[in-house]
Amino acid sequence: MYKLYYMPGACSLAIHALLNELKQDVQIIDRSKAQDFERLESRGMIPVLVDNGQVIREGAAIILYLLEKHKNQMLPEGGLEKTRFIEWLMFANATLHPAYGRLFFIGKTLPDGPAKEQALNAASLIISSLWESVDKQLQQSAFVCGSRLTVVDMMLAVYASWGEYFPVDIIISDRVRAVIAAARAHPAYVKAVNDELEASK
Ligand SMILES: N[C@@H](CCC(=O)N[C@@H](CS)C(=O)NCC(=O)O)C(=O)O
Repeated sequence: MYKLYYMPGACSLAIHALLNELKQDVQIIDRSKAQDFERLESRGMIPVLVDNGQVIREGAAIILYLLEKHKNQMLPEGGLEKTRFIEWLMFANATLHPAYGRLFFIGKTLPDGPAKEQALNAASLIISSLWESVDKQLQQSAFVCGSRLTVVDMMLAVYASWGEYFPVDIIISDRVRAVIAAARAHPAYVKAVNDELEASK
């Protein structure tokens, strides 16, 4: 059985949903309740996956590891198709996620006032422009990586919820919102949300 260290609603949620989708047993461990966490991950970051004693960090690496290990229809076998999938996976993990990360950083470090408001708005403009690029992609395909819902759509669904914590106006088109809604309604995602809420009580 896998172990997944998580925080409710954090980026680990997409990995949890993926494990459910792949029908893998997983023990989820809330980082705030894990006494051994610092020993596993000195950076203090989730997600952390433990597979048979092997500790795997970094969301994109964990996702590729799981998709390569378990049969699925998300990861193309090779060639340009696989590269395109990885391109969007990395866009989510290494471009959109850190763009939202700026909101958390500003929220935590700047004192309330006009400078903070300005910084949050500037960060939001970048986030909105990234969602615009997702919209362009969705003009060509039903989901971000083609005709099927993949873990990338689930990642976007997780990140989109983070904007709600800040007094900012992030523009997400109806087309993108429809994909986010589909990802959030997907049974593997719903189960992950519910199991995390239950486990973190
Ligand atoms: N590049 C890392 C980033 C992970 C990351 O930023 N995780 C956040 C949660 S979404 C975290 O653990 N933050 C530390 C904290 O909030 O204390 C990855 O993709 O795994």
